[in-house]
Amino acid sequence: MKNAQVKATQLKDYVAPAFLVDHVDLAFFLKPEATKVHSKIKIRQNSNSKKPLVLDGDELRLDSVSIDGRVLSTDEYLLNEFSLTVPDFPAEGELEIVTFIDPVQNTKLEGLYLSGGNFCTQCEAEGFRRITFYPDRPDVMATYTVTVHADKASYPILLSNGNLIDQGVNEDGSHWARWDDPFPKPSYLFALVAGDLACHEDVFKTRSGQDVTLKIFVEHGNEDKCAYAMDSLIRSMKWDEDRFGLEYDLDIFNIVAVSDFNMGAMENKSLNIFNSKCILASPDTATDMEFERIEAIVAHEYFHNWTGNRVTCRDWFQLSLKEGLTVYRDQEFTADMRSAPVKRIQDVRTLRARQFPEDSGPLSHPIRPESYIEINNFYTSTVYEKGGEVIRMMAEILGKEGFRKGLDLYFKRHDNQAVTCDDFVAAMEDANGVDLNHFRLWYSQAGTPEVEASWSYDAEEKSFTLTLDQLTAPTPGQKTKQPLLIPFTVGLIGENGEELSLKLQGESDDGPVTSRCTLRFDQEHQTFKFIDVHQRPTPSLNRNFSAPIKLSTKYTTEDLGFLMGHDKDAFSRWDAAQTYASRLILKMVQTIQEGGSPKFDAQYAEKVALNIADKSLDPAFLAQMLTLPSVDYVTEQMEVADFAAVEKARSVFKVGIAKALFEQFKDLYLVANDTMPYSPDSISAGRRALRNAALGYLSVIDDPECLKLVVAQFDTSDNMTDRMVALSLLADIPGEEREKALSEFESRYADNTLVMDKWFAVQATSTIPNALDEVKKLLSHSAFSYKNPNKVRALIGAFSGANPARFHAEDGEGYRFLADSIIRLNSINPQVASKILAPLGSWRRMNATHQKMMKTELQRILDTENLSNDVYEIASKSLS
Ligand code: B3K
Ligand code: ZN
Repeated sequence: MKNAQVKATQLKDYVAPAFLVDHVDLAFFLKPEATKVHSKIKIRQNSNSKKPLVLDGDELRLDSVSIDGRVLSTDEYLLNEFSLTVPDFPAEGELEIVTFIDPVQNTKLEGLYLSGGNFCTQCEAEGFRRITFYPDRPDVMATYTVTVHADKASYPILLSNGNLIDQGVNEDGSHWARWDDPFPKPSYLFALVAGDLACHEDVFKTRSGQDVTLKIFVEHGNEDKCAYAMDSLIRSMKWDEDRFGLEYDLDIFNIVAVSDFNMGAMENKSLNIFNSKCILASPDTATDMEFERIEAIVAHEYFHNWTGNRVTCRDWFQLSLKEGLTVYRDQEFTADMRSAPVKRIQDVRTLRARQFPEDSGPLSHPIRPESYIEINNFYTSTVYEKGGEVIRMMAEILGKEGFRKGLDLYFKRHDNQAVTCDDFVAAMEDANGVDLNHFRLWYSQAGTPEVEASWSYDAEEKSFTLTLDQLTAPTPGQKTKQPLLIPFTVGLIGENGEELSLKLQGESDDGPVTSRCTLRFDQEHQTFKFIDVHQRPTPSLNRNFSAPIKLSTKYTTEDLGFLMGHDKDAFSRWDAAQTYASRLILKMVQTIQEGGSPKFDAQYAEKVALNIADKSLDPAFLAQMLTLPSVDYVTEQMEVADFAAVEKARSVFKVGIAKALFEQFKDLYLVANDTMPYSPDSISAGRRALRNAALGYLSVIDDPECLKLVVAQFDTSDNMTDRMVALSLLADIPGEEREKALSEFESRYADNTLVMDKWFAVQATSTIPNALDEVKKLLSHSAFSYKNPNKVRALIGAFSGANPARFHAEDGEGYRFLADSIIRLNSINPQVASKILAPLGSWRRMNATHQKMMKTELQRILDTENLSNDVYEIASKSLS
């Protein structure tokens, strides 16, 4: 059992660095097993406090330390497992350190490591200390010059941040390249790549006329899969100029795609490193959703150049300063490139699926956490997605122009600085002359506010009164909660679906008449009265999901059906359908639990039919309307989770709709059948999504003709989107067709490692009863490797995170399997291990038998020898 003295870092203990670094000069002599790193850093005292100089280090072999050219004897410094201390460092001086590292042994994929034989780095959050001794914290910003030496034949491409300023050949035939980054940066943005890579090149002219060379480097053979990422990059650069006036600031922007990467991508200054999954795409290998994701991630990393790199975080507690803001920016970009309502729906779906459970579980934390054991555990949905929602709420409160003014002031004040979330809010306040003090609570208070809305209409007075109550449940470490400032957007809908104009009692008459307004809801209990309401309206609430809350209402099913057919706010219209469907599914769950057989309520199908008949609807939106709430989302609403019953009820519900609207789905599928060649644009993707949603319904009807349609789509489609949809539908239908499709797919894509990940995932998420046995068999498939994070996520992560009914199987095998996997991964790659642990932490929501089994597995993980901080932190918090 890991000793309990693991130290947590606390926000309240923050102190400014004792020493600052002005310039870093690094020389790398790259060898797979013993890379020499020669570092010269110009250091000066930050104040005359006379503190020792402490440098971070991890798994480094120290060769020598010198100050201003004088080699130190071993008694002049102190070396321990994670630091190098120089007690008497002068007020100013050059520190020279030589270390050796072993990139081959680096399976943690943090620091300098090898992927596909090429050298690459990942330094955020604390990976730089695995390269050389350094004050590895984001508030130490310096300019860097980096010289990379390597064998020319094996590593013809040598890259680092900034501009290439010189290159040459050494006497031993190796070659070198020198890069210089003129912008001061924290060490986490350092990057280096050396390898044999192919390049896809383009150019972008900034609006001030500067040409920027754009290069995407990939493993040979993948050159033909870079065009979409490049196009996304160019559109992002243009968009950031148009929307926020932000231009790129160097003459070169490089992206490198690697196969072994702990997350999606990394925004290193001018040298973004990507998981190849988030760059490579062709119609034959990537789905529409993957094209969209590539576009969003390329944009996200590019946007970090300003929000993250030019202005960075003072400390890691401020992570949401750059991540929440950049998520908001990439969401807005996608909304502009594609359908804004559909993007909003997708984002809320993700928020509800990942962030809400996190916020109500044992790992709940505010978007600005107060303590951590391992910072890598805090790259969470809360910091990212809820962080993005908090920025969005500020934009909603200040308006588009007000938000832009605030952002301009933020850059003006803080360019080249490492700052805090508070600095960001202060810039918003000062630029707009408003007080956001109450709003700041969103940064420090964890948990999802639960809002209850009730209303009444006074026909005589012609008034409509809306009453809102908010409550945030206690979360670990935060027993009492305060009411938050919630921007709550509403509309009132007349009986024919028209938007009624809104007039709040007590508000002056001279404002513009609007049909939607954002209420300032900042107390526990609050009442808003609308006057001159000439008919009984149906309220449309939290429109466009104006705040990240859980809303409960006294809507009748008639109200929900009405909103499903009439709400002009696309998000709320979709949400009404989700609420309606969830309610009905939950009712069926109750019947199942009582031993009865659930009955399908045909009224819902009628409302769906109205939507299908409405030709004014965008196909991409209609596809969303047809997508039922997930098993997870419905189960979230139960006191005691019963995934099996929810899966069963949802499936009966789906079959019910499919049968009731059989003709409509057939029409949608056949009439919309596209004969145009594949294009990944959002209109075509929307059409495909709709057609595939229809096929999804047809596939659940036990009818050989329908099965034939699915098989035919699998056999004949010219693109991965349609092929993959067909494969995942077949994967849920036991039988010959299933086996044939899986094996054909496997032989067709055996050489494409990214596509094989989809093949793993489709089996891991299949609803067939023996899915876990199949997953276990696949662990020995030649394409699977515990060392590759994509593979682990595709097989183990997908099973435990996206196949709830199988993961929570009665016999507890799902839990044992996940714990075994985590224990194994702990010693290979702790970050990946801890990332897939969360599902075991949901035991409080289960019945007593499951609780016991889950806790046993968590304890078994905690009893593992040499448990990493990453896994220890998540497992111990999950159990407590
Ligand atoms: N900033 C990186 C994530 C780093 C994760 C470190 N464990 C990618 C991004 O958010 O853009
Ligand atoms: Zn980011």
